[in-house]
Amino acid sequence: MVTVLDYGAGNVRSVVNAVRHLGEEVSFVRTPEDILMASRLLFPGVGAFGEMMKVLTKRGFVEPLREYILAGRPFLGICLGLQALFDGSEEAPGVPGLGIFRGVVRRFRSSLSVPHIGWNGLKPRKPSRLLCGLRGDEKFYFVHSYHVVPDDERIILTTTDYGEEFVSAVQWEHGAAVQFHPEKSGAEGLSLLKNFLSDQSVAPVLPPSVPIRTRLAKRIIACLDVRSDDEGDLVVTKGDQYDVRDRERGTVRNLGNPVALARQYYDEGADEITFLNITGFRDFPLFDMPMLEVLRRTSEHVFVPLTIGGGIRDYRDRSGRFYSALEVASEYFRSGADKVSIGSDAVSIVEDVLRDGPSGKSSIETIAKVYGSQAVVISIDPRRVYVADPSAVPSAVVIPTVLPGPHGERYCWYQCTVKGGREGRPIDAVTLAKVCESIGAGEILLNCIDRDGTSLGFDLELMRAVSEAVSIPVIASSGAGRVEHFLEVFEHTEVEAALAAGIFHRREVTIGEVKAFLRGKVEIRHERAR
Ligand code: 1PR
Repeated sequence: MVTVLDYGAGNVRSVVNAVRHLGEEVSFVRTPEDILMASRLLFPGVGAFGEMMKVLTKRGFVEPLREYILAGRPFLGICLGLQALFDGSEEAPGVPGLGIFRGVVRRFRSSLSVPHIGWNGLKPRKPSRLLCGLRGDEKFYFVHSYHVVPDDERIILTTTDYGEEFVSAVQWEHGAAVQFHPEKSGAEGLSLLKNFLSDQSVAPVLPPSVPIRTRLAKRIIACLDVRSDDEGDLVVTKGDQYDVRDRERGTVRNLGNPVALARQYYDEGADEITFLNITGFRDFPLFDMPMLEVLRRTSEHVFVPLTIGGGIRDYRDRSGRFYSALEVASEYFRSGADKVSIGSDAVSIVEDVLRDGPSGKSSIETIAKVYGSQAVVISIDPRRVYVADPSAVPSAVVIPTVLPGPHGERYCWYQCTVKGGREGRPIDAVTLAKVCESIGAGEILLNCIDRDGTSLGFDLELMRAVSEAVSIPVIASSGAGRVEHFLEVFEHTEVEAALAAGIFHRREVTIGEVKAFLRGKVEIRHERAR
């Protein structure tokens, strides 16, 4: 039996699913006494440091946690469950941590994108039974903007490189805490978790090879656009330039079952899975329970990050009851999502911010405050608009293009749309991304309506313009048709991930083939065969 400390701020479902997948029973901490009664305690910290400490204090968990950990009893902290052990964090100045170890939690001072999102390696400093069975070159999933800086170097178990060398795991007696997410790190993460759950008397080991330097991998993401088909079943569909109806039959294209396809892509080595509920702008997702069920069932078997988008906004139902975007997002997190993606609402928010300044009340701000910036992805659906003269649209970021327009225009801008591309708005993609970053978004999913479903390759000019304008990670999306397109977008732009849908669904190219092609050319994650 493993006791999980869930303080209600995010996706503990995936940790619980991973533990159950490994054949262990789970109980939850309900009262402060449950902490002291635990035989093994798992603390998956999610969200933001200040909120976490507030809840731990309010529920009377601080003292029992200190007592349990200081007694050297079996403990595994994950992410904020590591950061909580220190004196305090730059994320919440003045808010004390658990103070088990002297030291602080500092924001990355790197010129690289922050948050540090994605798959990176470990450099063990000392033997540990947590590392049993690892080769040493595995990558684990990280998502954080802050890292711990312990005063006492003896507790450091591993470090990782990201602009600077930071502490990615600490260990003491029967306790350990890791900055990465083993429950989201595929087969390797599960094996590390299994080592924690297994016999405490196993001898500590060092993996056979220890990397000199670790590198963040470029991510390959499989995207599943989901909606009801004409029979009312939830299916994975795929559009051409956002038109998901079959040209001849007029029916919604059905490319498969969302849960089965997500599992297949996980097995094939996808680094992340994204579900987009593409009719979310008109159907309220909390009534759309099948989507939540898709997420719940997927997270039982898929141990890489899951993003869900569609319909994340404030909503009032027919009876007049108000649901905040935060409530909608919370339901998605509880059902197994690690990140939520906001599309149409982000455009309205940016229009408001440009007019009146930040309100602090938007979906982006409220969700980032509770769950952390890394949990908030902005999905942009832009369309290219050609102009002959860059001064023609003074309010937009206009860029020169090597692909002239129908009348020989040499400039273009990227107009944001809402409601699945149905409505254009007077705001450009670069400005949208920058404003969203400034109010707390953690990542940009950059689609391109012109390229969607065309297999012509990513729109490199769009990807470059946005990825150079923001410091948060950008995911390139729309247009992948061949393995070479992935190399091209990684070599010619600053994007950190590439997402594709059609080529994977139609089995024209598999994720394994993309990774095999990129091997040796681009840093990527290679999972050991399962
Ligand atoms: O506006 O917050 O409710 O979110 C709706 C979400 O649904 C947005 O993220 C929006 O991008 C998405 N969406 C809405 N309508 C469609 C549609 O296709 N009719 N899908 C749609 C957008 C875009 C991609 C696609 C890539 C890769 N899908 O993510 O998967 O373009 O495709 P490819 O590799 O086949 O070229 P809200």
